[in-house]
Amino acid sequence: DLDLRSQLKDQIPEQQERLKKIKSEYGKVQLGNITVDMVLGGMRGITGLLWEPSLVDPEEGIRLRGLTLPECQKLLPAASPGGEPLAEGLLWLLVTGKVPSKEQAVALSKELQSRSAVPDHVYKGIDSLPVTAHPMTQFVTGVMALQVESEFQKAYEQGMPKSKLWEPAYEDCMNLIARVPAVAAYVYRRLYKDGRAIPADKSLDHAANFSHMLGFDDPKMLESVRLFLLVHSDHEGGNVSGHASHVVASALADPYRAYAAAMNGLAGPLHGLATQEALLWVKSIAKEFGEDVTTEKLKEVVWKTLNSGKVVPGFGHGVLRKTDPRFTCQRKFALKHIPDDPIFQLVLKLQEVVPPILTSLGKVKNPWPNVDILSGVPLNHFGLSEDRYYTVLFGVSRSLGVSAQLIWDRALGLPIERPKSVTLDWLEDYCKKS
Ligand code: AMX
Repeated sequence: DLDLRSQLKDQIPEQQERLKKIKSEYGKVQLGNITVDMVLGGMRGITGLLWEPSLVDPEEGIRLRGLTLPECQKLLPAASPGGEPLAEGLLWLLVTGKVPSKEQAVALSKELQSRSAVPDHVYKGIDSLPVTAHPMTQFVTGVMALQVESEFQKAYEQGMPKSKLWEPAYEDCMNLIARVPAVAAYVYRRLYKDGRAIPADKSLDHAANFSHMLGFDDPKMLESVRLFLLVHSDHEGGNVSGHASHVVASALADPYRAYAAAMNGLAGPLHGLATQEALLWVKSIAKEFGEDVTTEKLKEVVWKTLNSGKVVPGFGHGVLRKTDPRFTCQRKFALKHIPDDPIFQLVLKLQEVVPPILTSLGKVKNPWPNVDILSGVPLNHFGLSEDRYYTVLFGVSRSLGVSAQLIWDRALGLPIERPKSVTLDWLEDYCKKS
Protein backbone atom coordinates (compact mmCIF):
# COMPACT_ATOMS: atom_id res chain seq x y z
CA ASP A 1 0.00 0.00 0.00
CA LEU A 2 1.38 3.37 -1.02
CA ASP A 3 -0.75 5.49 1.29
CA LEU A 4 0.79 6.51 4.62
CA ARG A 5 -2.54 7.39 6.19
CA SER A 6 -4.08 3.98 5.58
CA GLN A 7 -0.93 2.23 6.88
CA LEU A 8 -1.22 4.33 10.00
CA LYS A 9 -4.92 3.62 10.34
CA ASP A 10 -4.19 -0.12 10.26
CA GLN A 11 -1.59 0.23 13.02
CA ILE A 12 -3.57 2.35 15.46
CA PRO A 13 -5.89 -0.27 17.05
CA GLU A 14 -2.94 -2.58 17.67
CA GLN A 15 -0.87 0.16 19.35
CA GLN A 16 -3.85 1.32 21.40
CA GLU A 17 -4.25 -2.24 22.69
CA ARG A 18 -0.53 -2.40 23.45
CA LEU A 19 -0.67 0.78 25.52
CA LYS A 20 -3.76 -0.44 27.36
CA LYS A 21 -2.08 -3.73 28.18
CA ILE A 22 1.12 -2.07 29.46
CA LYS A 23 -1.03 0.17 31.62
CA SER A 24 -3.11 -2.60 33.11
CA GLU A 25 -0.33 -5.19 33.55
CA TYR A 26 2.61 -2.98 34.49
CA GLY A 27 1.01 0.26 35.62
CA LYS A 28 2.55 0.03 39.07
CA VAL A 29 6.11 -0.90 38.02
CA GLN A 30 8.64 1.63 39.33
CA LEU A 31 10.90 3.40 36.83
CA GLY A 32 13.35 4.84 39.34
CA ASN A 33 13.51 7.20 42.26
CA ILE A 34 13.15 10.93 42.05
CA THR A 35 15.71 12.88 44.04
CA VAL A 36 15.82 16.54 45.01
CA ASP A 37 18.78 16.94 42.62
CA MET A 38 16.57 15.86 39.74
CA VAL A 39 13.85 18.32 40.66
CA LEU A 40 16.37 21.16 40.89
CA GLY A 41 18.37 19.91 37.91
CA GLY A 42 15.94 20.33 35.06
CA MET A 43 14.33 16.89 35.63
CA ARG A 44 17.47 15.26 34.23
CA GLY A 45 17.26 11.49 34.62
CA ILE A 46 13.52 11.33 35.28
CA THR A 47 11.83 8.96 32.86
CA GLY A 48 8.51 10.68 32.40
CA LEU A 49 7.39 10.77 28.78
CA LEU A 50 6.21 8.47 26.04
CA TRP A 51 7.84 9.25 22.65
CA GLU A 52 7.68 6.72 19.83
CA PRO A 53 9.75 8.02 16.87
CA SER A 54 13.16 7.78 18.52
CA LEU A 55 15.18 6.87 21.59
CA VAL A 56 18.56 8.18 22.78
CA ASP A 57 20.91 5.79 24.53
CA PRO A 58 23.46 7.73 26.64
CA GLU A 59 26.35 5.70 25.22
CA GLU A 60 25.21 4.89 21.71
CA GLY A 61 23.14 7.95 20.85
CA ILE A 62 20.06 8.21 18.71
CA ARG A 63 18.05 5.42 17.14
CA LEU A 64 15.19 6.41 14.90
CA ARG A 65 12.53 3.73 15.31
CA GLY A 66 15.24 1.32 16.39
CA LEU A 67 17.66 2.17 13.57
CA THR A 68 21.01 3.89 14.08
CA LEU A 69 21.85 6.72 11.68
CA PRO A 70 24.18 4.53 9.55
CA GLU A 71 21.38 1.93 9.38
CA CYS A 72 18.95 4.63 8.25
CA GLN A 73 21.45 5.68 5.59
CA LYS A 74 21.75 2.11 4.43
CA LEU A 75 18.12 1.00 4.57
CA LEU A 76 15.99 4.02 3.71
CA PRO A 77 15.36 4.77 0.03
CA ALA A 78 17.77 7.34 -1.39
CA ALA A 79 17.39 9.89 -4.16
CA SER A 80 20.39 8.42 -5.95
CA PRO A 81 22.06 5.02 -5.45
CA GLY A 82 24.22 5.01 -2.32
CA GLY A 83 23.22 8.57 -1.48
CA GLU A 84 21.57 10.13 1.55
CA PRO A 85 18.01 9.04 2.46
CA LEU A 86 14.93 10.81 1.18
CA ALA A 87 13.21 12.85 3.90
CA GLU A 88 9.93 11.29 2.78
CA GLY A 89 11.19 7.77 3.55
CA LEU A 90 12.46 8.99 6.89
CA LEU A 91 9.07 10.49 7.69
CA TRP A 92 7.40 7.20 6.79
CA LEU A 93 9.76 5.40 9.16
CA LEU A 94 9.20 7.91 11.98
CA VAL A 95 5.43 7.65 11.68
CA THR A 96 5.01 3.90 11.14
CA GLY A 97 8.22 2.32 12.47
CA LYS A 98 8.59 0.56 9.11
CA VAL A 99 11.18 1.09 6.39
CA PRO A 100 9.25 2.11 3.27
CA SER A 101 9.88 0.99 -0.28
CA LYS A 102 11.08 3.61 -2.75
CA GLU A 103 7.56 3.62 -4.25
CA GLN A 104 6.05 4.42 -0.86
CA ALA A 105 8.54 7.26 -0.33
CA VAL A 106 7.77 8.65 -3.78
CA ALA A 107 4.02 8.43 -3.13
CA LEU A 108 4.52 10.37 0.08
CA SER A 109 6.56 12.93 -1.83
CA LYS A 110 3.58 13.44 -4.15
CA GLU A 111 1.25 13.70 -1.20
CA LEU A 112 3.39 16.38 0.43
CA GLN A 113 3.58 18.29 -2.86
CA SER A 114 -0.18 18.24 -3.18
CA ARG A 115 -0.42 19.84 0.26
CA SER A 116 2.35 22.39 -0.15
CA ALA A 117 0.50 25.55 -1.22
CA VAL A 118 1.10 28.31 1.33
CA PRO A 119 -1.68 30.92 1.64
CA ASP A 120 -0.65 34.47 0.85
CA HIS A 121 -1.48 35.86 4.29
CA VAL A 122 1.45 33.86 5.67
CA TYR A 123 3.91 35.83 3.57
CA LYS A 124 2.14 39.08 4.39
CA GLY A 125 2.46 38.27 8.10
CA ILE A 126 6.20 37.74 7.72
CA ASP A 127 6.51 40.91 5.62
CA SER A 128 4.95 42.93 8.43
CA LEU A 129 8.05 42.25 10.55
CA PRO A 130 11.19 44.34 10.27
CA VAL A 131 13.96 42.54 8.37
CA THR A 132 16.06 42.89 11.51
CA ALA A 133 13.82 40.37 13.32
CA HIS A 134 15.70 37.12 13.97
CA PRO A 135 15.03 34.52 11.24
CA MET A 136 13.44 32.26 13.88
CA THR A 137 11.00 35.04 14.83
CA GLN A 138 10.05 35.43 11.18
CA PHE A 139 9.76 31.67 10.75
CA VAL A 140 7.55 31.18 13.81
CA THR A 141 5.36 34.08 12.70
CA GLY A 142 4.88 32.22 9.42
CA VAL A 143 4.07 28.98 11.27
CA MET A 144 1.46 30.72 13.41
CA ALA A 145 -0.05 32.24 10.26
CA LEU A 146 -0.30 28.72 8.79
CA GLN A 147 -2.35 27.76 11.85
CA VAL A 148 -5.31 29.69 10.43
CA GLU A 149 -5.95 26.62 8.23
CA SER A 150 -5.86 24.10 11.08
CA GLU A 151 -8.16 21.15 10.39
CA PHE A 152 -7.71 20.02 13.98
CA GLN A 153 -9.05 23.23 15.45
CA LYS A 154 -12.02 23.09 13.08
CA ALA A 155 -12.78 19.46 13.91
CA TYR A 156 -12.57 20.13 17.63
CA GLU A 157 -14.92 23.10 17.33
CA GLN A 158 -17.36 20.88 15.47
CA GLY A 159 -17.33 18.41 18.33
CA MET A 160 -15.25 15.58 16.91
CA PRO A 161 -14.83 12.85 19.56
CA LYS A 162 -11.40 12.36 21.08
CA SER A 163 -11.02 8.93 19.50
CA LYS A 164 -11.05 10.45 16.01
CA LEU A 165 -8.83 13.46 16.62
CA TRP A 166 -5.77 11.72 15.19
CA GLU A 167 -7.29 12.21 11.74
CA PRO A 168 -7.28 16.03 11.68
CA ALA A 169 -3.95 15.89 13.59
CA TYR A 170 -2.60 13.84 10.68
CA GLU A 171 -3.97 16.39 8.19
CA ASP A 172 -2.38 19.31 10.06
CA CYS A 173 0.94 17.52 10.49
CA MET A 174 1.21 16.58 6.83
CA ASN A 175 0.21 20.08 5.72
CA LEU A 176 2.68 21.56 8.17
CA ILE A 177 5.56 19.37 6.98
CA ALA A 178 4.66 20.15 3.36
CA ARG A 179 4.49 23.90 3.93
CA VAL A 180 7.30 24.80 6.31
CA PRO A 181 10.08 24.52 3.69
CA ALA A 182 8.44 27.23 1.56
CA VAL A 183 7.92 29.44 4.63
CA ALA A 184 11.52 28.91 5.71
CA ALA A 185 12.82 29.58 2.20
CA TYR A 186 10.72 32.75 2.02
CA VAL A 187 12.39 34.03 5.20
CA TYR A 188 15.81 33.25 3.74
CA ARG A 189 15.16 34.96 0.41
CA ARG A 190 13.55 37.93 2.14
CA LEU A 191 16.55 38.45 4.41
CA TYR A 192 19.45 37.65 2.17
CA LYS A 193 18.35 37.70 -1.48
CA ASP A 194 16.31 40.90 -1.80
CA GLY A 195 13.05 39.02 -1.43
CA ARG A 196 13.36 37.25 -4.76
CA ALA A 197 11.45 34.05 -3.94
CA ILE A 198 12.02 30.91 -6.02
CA PRO A 199 8.98 28.77 -6.83
CA ALA A 200 8.91 25.08 -5.90
CA ASP A 201 10.11 22.48 -8.40
CA LYS A 202 7.65 19.61 -8.30
CA SER A 203 10.10 17.22 -9.91
CA LEU A 204 12.25 17.30 -6.77
CA ASP A 205 12.04 15.44 -3.47
CA HIS A 206 11.19 17.26 -0.22
CA ALA A 207 14.78 18.10 0.83
CA ALA A 208 16.00 18.90 -2.66
CA ASN A 209 13.05 21.17 -3.30
CA PHE A 210 13.76 22.99 -0.05
CA SER A 211 17.36 23.53 -1.16
CA HIS A 212 16.11 24.67 -4.57
CA MET A 213 13.73 27.23 -3.02
CA LEU A 214 16.60 28.52 -0.88
CA GLY A 215 18.54 29.01 -4.13
CA PHE A 216 20.97 26.07 -4.11
CA ASP A 217 20.88 23.39 -6.80
CA ASP A 218 24.35 21.82 -6.64
CA PRO A 219 23.76 18.03 -6.31
CA LYS A 220 26.18 17.91 -3.38
CA MET A 221 24.23 20.65 -1.63
CA LEU A 222 21.04 18.62 -2.14
CA GLU A 223 22.78 15.68 -0.45
CA SER A 224 23.92 17.97 2.37
CA VAL A 225 20.35 19.13 2.96
CA ARG A 226 19.07 15.52 2.89
CA LEU A 227 21.65 14.58 5.51
CA PHE A 228 20.88 17.68 7.57
CA LEU A 229 17.17 16.76 7.63
CA LEU A 230 18.05 13.21 8.72
CA VAL A 231 20.37 14.08 11.60
CA HIS A 232 18.19 16.82 13.07
CA SER A 233 14.82 15.17 12.54
CA ASP A 234 14.25 13.83 16.05
CA HIS A 235 16.07 13.26 19.35
CA GLU A 236 13.53 11.53 21.62
CA GLY A 237 10.95 13.45 23.63
CA GLY A 238 12.61 15.19 26.54
CA ASN A 239 14.66 17.79 24.67
CA VAL A 240 13.25 21.31 24.82
CA SER A 241 11.57 21.37 21.41
CA GLY A 242 10.18 17.83 21.57
CA HIS A 243 8.90 18.28 25.09
CA ALA A 244 7.43 21.71 24.33
CA SER A 245 5.44 20.36 21.40
CA HIS A 246 4.21 17.41 23.44
CA VAL A 247 3.01 19.43 26.44
CA VAL A 248 1.27 22.05 24.30
CA ALA A 249 -0.50 19.41 22.20
CA SER A 250 -1.55 17.57 25.35
CA ALA A 251 -3.97 20.43 26.03
CA LEU A 252 -5.47 19.56 22.60
CA ALA A 253 -3.91 22.64 21.06
CA ASP A 254 -3.52 21.89 17.34
CA PRO A 255 -0.24 20.72 15.74
CA TYR A 256 0.67 24.18 14.41
CA ARG A 257 0.55 25.64 17.91
CA ALA A 258 2.52 22.70 19.27
CA TYR A 259 5.17 22.97 16.55
CA ALA A 260 5.42 26.76 17.02
CA ALA A 261 6.05 26.16 20.73
CA ALA A 262 8.77 23.68 19.79
CA MET A 263 10.35 26.25 17.49
CA ASN A 264 10.41 28.92 20.20
CA GLY A 265 12.33 26.50 22.41
CA LEU A 266 14.61 25.52 19.56
CA ALA A 267 15.55 29.19 19.24
CA GLY A 268 17.35 29.01 22.62
CA PRO A 269 21.17 28.97 22.46
CA LEU A 270 21.50 25.90 24.70
CA HIS A 271 19.32 23.98 22.23
CA GLY A 272 18.86 24.61 18.50
CA LEU A 273 20.47 28.03 18.33
CA ALA A 274 23.73 26.18 19.07
CA THR A 275 23.78 25.44 15.30
CA GLN A 276 24.10 29.18 14.66
CA GLU A 277 26.39 29.78 17.62
CA ALA A 278 28.78 26.98 16.68
CA LEU A 279 29.19 28.13 13.09
CA LEU A 280 29.60 31.76 14.15
CA TRP A 281 32.20 30.75 16.72
CA VAL A 282 34.26 28.56 14.39
CA LYS A 283 34.16 31.17 11.64
CA SER A 284 35.21 33.90 14.05
CA ILE A 285 38.23 31.80 15.07
CA ALA A 286 39.14 31.28 11.41
CA LYS A 287 38.78 35.00 10.76
CA GLU A 288 40.84 36.14 13.72
CA PHE A 289 43.63 33.57 13.70
CA GLY A 290 43.58 32.16 10.20
CA GLU A 291 42.55 28.72 9.10
CA ASP A 292 45.71 26.98 10.18
CA VAL A 293 45.61 28.27 13.72
CA THR A 294 47.93 26.36 16.07
CA THR A 295 46.69 23.98 18.74
CA GLU A 296 48.09 26.26 21.44
CA LYS A 297 46.19 29.24 20.10
CA LEU A 298 42.99 27.17 19.88
CA LYS A 299 43.34 26.18 23.51
CA GLU A 300 43.62 29.85 24.41
CA VAL A 301 40.50 30.66 22.41
CA VAL A 302 38.51 27.92 24.16
CA TRP A 303 39.63 29.19 27.57
CA LYS A 304 38.78 32.74 26.57
CA THR A 305 35.26 31.63 25.61
CA LEU A 306 34.84 29.83 28.93
CA ASN A 307 36.34 32.62 30.99
CA SER A 308 33.96 35.12 29.45
CA GLY A 309 31.13 33.08 30.98
CA LYS A 310 30.01 31.42 27.75
CA VAL A 311 29.54 27.74 26.95
CA VAL A 312 31.53 26.15 24.15
CA PRO A 313 28.88 25.69 21.48
CA GLY A 314 28.58 22.31 19.81
CA PHE A 315 29.99 20.36 22.76
CA GLY A 316 28.23 18.60 25.62
CA HIS A 317 24.79 17.07 25.99
CA GLY A 318 21.97 16.63 28.47
CA VAL A 319 21.59 12.88 27.95
CA LEU A 320 24.41 11.63 25.71
CA ARG A 321 27.66 10.59 27.35
CA LYS A 322 29.74 9.84 24.24
CA THR A 323 30.52 11.58 20.96
CA ASP A 324 27.20 12.28 19.26
CA PRO A 325 26.67 9.82 16.38
CA ARG A 326 25.05 12.70 14.54
CA PHE A 327 28.47 14.35 14.64
CA THR A 328 30.20 11.17 13.48
CA CYS A 329 27.77 10.77 10.62
CA GLN A 330 28.34 14.31 9.39
CA ARG A 331 32.09 13.96 9.84
CA LYS A 332 32.00 10.99 7.48
CA PHE A 333 29.97 13.01 4.98
CA ALA A 334 32.41 15.95 5.20
CA LEU A 335 35.41 13.66 4.77
CA LYS A 336 33.79 12.30 1.61
CA HIS A 337 32.52 15.53 0.07
CA ILE A 338 34.45 18.49 1.50
CA PRO A 339 37.67 17.08 3.03
CA ASP A 340 39.69 20.24 2.41
CA ASP A 341 37.14 22.75 3.63
CA PRO A 342 39.05 25.01 6.05
CA ILE A 343 36.15 25.31 8.51
CA PHE A 344 35.83 21.52 8.56
CA GLN A 345 39.55 21.23 9.23
CA LEU A 346 39.17 23.65 12.10
CA VAL A 347 36.30 21.62 13.59
CA LEU A 348 38.50 18.51 13.43
CA LYS A 349 41.12 20.37 15.47
CA LEU A 350 38.47 21.51 17.96
CA GLN A 351 37.36 17.91 18.30
CA GLU A 352 40.84 17.22 19.72
CA VAL A 353 41.33 20.41 21.72
CA VAL A 354 37.97 21.02 23.43
CA PRO A 355 37.18 17.74 25.27
CA PRO A 356 40.27 17.74 27.55
CA ILE A 357 39.58 21.35 28.50
CA LEU A 358 35.91 20.73 29.29
CA THR A 359 36.92 17.61 31.25
CA SER A 360 39.38 19.67 33.27
CA LEU A 361 36.50 21.85 34.49
CA GLY A 362 35.38 18.85 36.50
CA LYS A 363 31.68 19.52 36.11
CA VAL A 364 30.89 18.88 32.46
CA LYS A 365 29.23 15.48 32.14
CA ASN A 366 29.89 15.14 28.42
CA PRO A 367 32.89 16.95 26.93
CA TRP A 368 32.42 15.45 23.44
CA PRO A 369 31.16 17.13 20.24
CA ASN A 370 27.43 17.18 19.56
CA VAL A 371 25.48 17.51 16.32
CA ASP A 372 25.76 21.27 16.11
CA ILE A 373 29.51 21.78 15.82
CA LEU A 374 29.51 20.31 12.34
CA SER A 375 26.02 20.43 10.92
CA GLY A 376 26.39 23.88 9.36
CA VAL A 377 29.75 23.20 7.76
CA PRO A 378 28.74 21.40 4.53
CA LEU A 379 25.89 23.86 3.89
CA ASN A 380 28.26 26.75 4.52
CA HIS A 381 30.71 25.18 2.09
CA PHE A 382 28.11 25.13 -0.68
CA GLY A 383 27.16 28.76 -0.18
CA LEU A 384 24.58 28.94 2.60
CA SER A 385 26.79 31.06 4.80
CA GLU A 386 24.30 33.12 6.81
CA ASP A 387 24.82 31.79 10.35
CA ARG A 388 21.76 33.43 11.87
CA TYR A 389 19.57 31.38 9.55
CA TYR A 390 20.79 27.97 10.72
CA THR A 391 18.24 27.32 13.45
CA VAL A 392 15.48 27.68 10.85
CA LEU A 393 17.03 24.78 8.92
CA PHE A 394 17.06 22.78 12.16
CA GLY A 395 13.41 23.70 12.65
CA VAL A 396 12.38 22.46 9.20
CA SER A 397 14.07 19.19 10.00
CA ARG A 398 12.34 18.85 13.40
CA SER A 399 8.95 19.16 11.74
CA LEU A 400 9.41 15.48 10.82
CA GLY A 401 9.99 14.04 14.31
CA VAL A 402 7.68 16.37 16.19
CA SER A 403 4.81 15.71 13.78
CA ALA A 404 5.28 11.94 13.86
CA GLN A 405 4.80 12.01 17.62
CA LEU A 406 1.95 14.54 17.53
CA ILE A 407 -0.04 12.12 15.38
CA TRP A 408 0.61 9.29 17.86
CA ASP A 409 -0.21 11.56 20.81
CA ARG A 410 -3.76 11.78 19.51
CA ALA A 411 -3.93 8.23 18.13
CA LEU A 412 -3.02 6.84 21.56
CA GLY A 413 -5.26 9.35 23.30
CA LEU A 414 -2.47 10.51 25.61
CA PRO A 415 -3.77 12.67 28.46
CA ILE A 416 -3.02 16.27 29.34
CA GLU A 417 0.48 16.57 30.77
CA ARG A 418 0.60 17.80 34.33
CA PRO A 419 3.65 17.01 36.47
CA LYS A 420 3.62 18.12 40.09
CA SER A 421 5.65 21.13 41.15
CA VAL A 422 6.70 22.16 44.66
CA THR A 423 8.09 25.26 46.39
CA LEU A 424 11.44 25.72 48.18
CA ASP A 425 9.48 25.77 51.46
CA TRP A 426 7.87 22.48 50.59
CA LEU A 427 11.23 20.90 49.68
CA GLU A 428 12.86 22.03 52.93
CA ASP A 429 9.97 20.76 55.04
CA TYR A 430 9.77 17.47 53.23
CA CYS A 431 13.52 16.81 53.42
CA LYS A 432 13.74 17.72 57.09
CA LYS A 433 10.95 15.29 57.88
CA SER A 434 12.39 12.40 55.84
N1 AMX B 1 30.75 24.49 27.55
C1 AMX B 1 30.88 24.99 28.80
N2 AMX B 1 30.27 24.49 29.88
C2 AMX B 1 29.53 23.40 29.70
C3 AMX B 1 29.35 22.79 28.45
C4 AMX B 1 29.99 23.38 27.34
N3 AMX B 1 29.86 22.92 26.10
N4 AMX B 1 28.54 21.73 28.60
C5 AMX B 1 28.20 21.66 29.90
N5 AMX B 1 28.78 22.67 30.57
C6 AMX B 1 28.63 23.03 31.98
C7 AMX B 1 27.17 23.41 32.22
O1 AMX B 1 26.95 24.76 31.81
C8 AMX B 1 27.04 23.20 33.72
O2 AMX B 1 27.67 24.27 34.37
P1 AMX B 1 27.02 24.96 35.70
O3 AMX B 1 26.85 23.82 36.66
O4 AMX B 1 28.03 25.97 36.09
O5 AMX B 1 25.72 25.52 35.24
C9 AMX B 1 27.91 21.94 33.91
O6 AMX B 1 28.81 21.91 32.80
C10 AMX B 1 27.13 20.65 33.96
O7 AMX B 1 26.34 20.54 32.80
P2 AMX B 1 25.97 19.10 32.16
O8 AMX B 1 25.18 18.36 33.17
O9 AMX B 1 27.21 18.49 31.61
O10 AMX B 1 25.10 19.56 30.91
P3 AMX B 1 23.57 20.02 30.93
O11 AMX B 1 22.73 18.80 30.79
O12 AMX B 1 23.28 20.93 32.04
O13 AMX B 1 23.52 20.87 29.59
C11 AMX B 1 23.94 21.40 27.29
C12 AMX B 1 23.59 20.28 28.30
C13 AMX B 1 23.83 20.81 25.88
C14 AMX B 1 22.94 22.54 27.45
C15 AMX B 1 25.39 21.88 27.57
O14 AMX B 1 26.30 20.83 27.35
C16 AMX B 1 25.80 23.09 26.73
O15 AMX B 1 25.51 24.22 27.11
N6 AMX B 1 26.46 22.86 25.55
C17 AMX B 1 26.80 23.95 24.65
C18 AMX B 1 25.58 24.38 23.85
C19 AMX B 1 25.20 23.33 22.82
O16 AMX B 1 26.02 22.86 22.06
N7 AMX B 1 23.90 22.97 22.79
C20 AMX B 1 23.37 22.05 21.79
C21 AMX B 1 23.00 20.71 22.38
C22 AMX B 1 22.38 19.82 21.32
C23 AMX B 1 21.10 20.43 20.80
O17 AMX B 1 20.16 20.61 21.52
N8 AMX B 1 21.06 20.76 19.55
